[in-house]
Amino acid sequence: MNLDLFSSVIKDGNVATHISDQAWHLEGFATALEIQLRDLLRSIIKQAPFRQMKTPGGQLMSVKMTNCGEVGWVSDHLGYRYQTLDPVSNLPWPAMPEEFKSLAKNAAATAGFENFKPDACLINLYPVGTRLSLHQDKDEIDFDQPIVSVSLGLPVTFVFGGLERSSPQTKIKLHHGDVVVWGGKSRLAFHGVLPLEAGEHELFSHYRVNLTFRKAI
Ligand code: MD3
Ligand code: FE
Repeated sequence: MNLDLFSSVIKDGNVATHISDQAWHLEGFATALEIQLRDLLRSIIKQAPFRQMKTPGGQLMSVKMTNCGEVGWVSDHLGYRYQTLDPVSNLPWPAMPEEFKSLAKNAAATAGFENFKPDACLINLYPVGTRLSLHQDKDEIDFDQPIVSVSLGLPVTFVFGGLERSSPQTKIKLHHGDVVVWGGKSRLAFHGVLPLEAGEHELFSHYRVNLTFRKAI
């Protein structure tokens, strides 16, 4: 498909906006699952509560995180990595619910990535005022695998750059239920989110929650 940047098409009955090379914004793709996703998240965080991780440099990250899946992303004084055990409980991360897997797989397929089988789901909790500074996701083994992101709760401004920190940036507003799929050249693009603005969401209260699905190992 040959499309101008930010033009929208209907893919499998969903509105898909092309945001960059092999990067698609699927508006409202997860909205029909919102109650299930919230309830499944509740049970995951009972087993593996949100926590603030430390960067390798010793800074406390403002975003709170947890994981489900075979492996989970962790950060501490030793660095960034994926591991099978939750360092807080020393137990395996909660299993990834089948509903999460099929959502991620369907979104990836809609964006042209067949056979996506995520083994990691990082769950980010943004209280009002928290941000995620510009970074690349490069702790995974195979960069040919896409990343699927699901936004829930309060909206946020997402900043998307290029392959260098100094590359030009574009901003996209991500709303509750939106899914973004990143692959190809966009897979290693710098990205971040601006500080969360105050608001109230009927299912997620004063928070934004983001799920990122990855094939990490
Ligand atoms: C672009 N999370 O957890 S999701 C992260 O909203 C992360 O919580 C953000 O960046 C969040 O690492 C952004 C959208 C996203 C995820 C992965 C990407 C955008 C991406 C990987 C490459 C390029
Ligand atoms: Fe990221």
